[in-house]
Amino acid sequence: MTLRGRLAVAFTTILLAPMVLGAAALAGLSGPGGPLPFPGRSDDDGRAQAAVRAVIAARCHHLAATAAGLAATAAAAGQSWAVVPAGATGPWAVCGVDPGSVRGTVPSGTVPTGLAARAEIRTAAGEVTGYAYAVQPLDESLFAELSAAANRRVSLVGAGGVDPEGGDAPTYDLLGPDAEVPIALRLDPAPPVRDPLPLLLVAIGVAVLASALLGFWLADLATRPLRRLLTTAERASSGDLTARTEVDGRDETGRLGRRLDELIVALQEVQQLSITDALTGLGNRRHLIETLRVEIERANRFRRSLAVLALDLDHFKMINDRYGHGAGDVVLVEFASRVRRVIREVDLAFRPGGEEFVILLPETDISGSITVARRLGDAVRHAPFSLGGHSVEKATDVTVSIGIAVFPIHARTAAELLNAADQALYAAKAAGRDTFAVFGAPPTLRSTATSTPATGDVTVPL
Ligand code: GH3
Ligand code: MG
Ligand code: MG
Repeated sequence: MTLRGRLAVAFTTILLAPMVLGAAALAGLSGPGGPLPFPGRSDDDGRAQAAVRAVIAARCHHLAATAAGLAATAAAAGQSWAVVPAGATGPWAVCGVDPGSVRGTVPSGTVPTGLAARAEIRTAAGEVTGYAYAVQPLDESLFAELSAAANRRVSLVGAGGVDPEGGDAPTYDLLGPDAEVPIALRLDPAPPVRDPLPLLLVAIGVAVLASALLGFWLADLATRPLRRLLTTAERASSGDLTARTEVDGRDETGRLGRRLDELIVALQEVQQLSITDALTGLGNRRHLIETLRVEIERANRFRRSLAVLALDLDHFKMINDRYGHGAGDVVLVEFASRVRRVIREVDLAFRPGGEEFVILLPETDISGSITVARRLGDAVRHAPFSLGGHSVEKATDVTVSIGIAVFPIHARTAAELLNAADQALYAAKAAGRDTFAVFGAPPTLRSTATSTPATGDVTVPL
């Protein structure tokens, strides 16, 4: 597993617990169903009924006190009937009435309009003369109170015990047999307890996904500079020394990136040195072989010609012998610079060794290479070479012999092409030096080399 993968797993693991807990908490607190039910908090019918009974009982208690006060007042006034509120019409469900005493006075199935408490009106002698009633109408405010206490909707069942709303809701006769008119109440079913599992599972799934994504993102962020370092190192080791990390910053990866870039630059310099001739700055033999291979490939692909010129300074040993090796070196450097001045920018010059040079002329045929050979001969010939203070003579005349071979006319591989150019060079030497020869054609004599171009004498292949 990669470092990024390992970090992703680590980050995900670290994030997982808090994320899942957070998600579970959110799942519990949100949603239309309200908070998750905790054990012991779920409503049940018994609790709802008990709550309704408690409210009724409290009301009855209150009504009984009111009725007692009312009865005392009525007795004092000599009245035998009193009701609060005045004008309240029945039938009423009377709290705590002995069923035997009044049952039958109200038709069964009658729907009460109020909850009432009754108190006897007595004379001073204790004789019952009538009844005082305190009535609580069965109005919306009462049912709102009952519903709040029961934690579900409480409503009055219609006449004859028939639930006008139908449905499966159970009804309860809350005053029971004690009431002359029972109050039949309908309690809506308890709100369904939301099954928390699906929401919880979704929340946990989202949390796991979010942790994994966040984990991967963090791992990616943490390893990005490392991957850039690795990519650069891989590119450099596979030969692309233009690769740079471009990682900055003062941290370890920034410092590592800068060191890696420095190493690649140093490697580039070493590589450049390894393919450069230290004396002249031209490419060395290794560079020549590699470049020739690439240029042949390119020429082959685009069906172009490629000329190879092999150059060798004439009687160079004599220069060394007469003026010393240092003077010979100065001549070699001067020769290289004259070559550079003569050739085009796309042409490539090399010093494979000694006083031998090779020039590659891309997209150049025999005729073009003869023109260049002539220009090179002229450039060498036209002025003596400085000896750079290595001799009292200060300068000496130098000449060069040149062999020409052209891809694909004379050869198709690098080795064959170099060999053909060398053979042409030997032919030029054999013809008296200070001249050029095309492979397979008679060399051009020095006298003709400086005269008009003679393409006709060089186009005969072997
Ligand atoms: P030819 O016309 O047949 O080419 O004769 P030549 O003297 O140039 O050829 P030869 O191969 O006999 O001698 C080449 C000389 O080049 C011998 C060697 O001392 C000299 N030489 C090779 N490399 C260097 C170098 O780096 N510096 C100097 N100064 N001389 C070198
Ligand atoms: Mg030589
Ligand atoms: Mg020579």
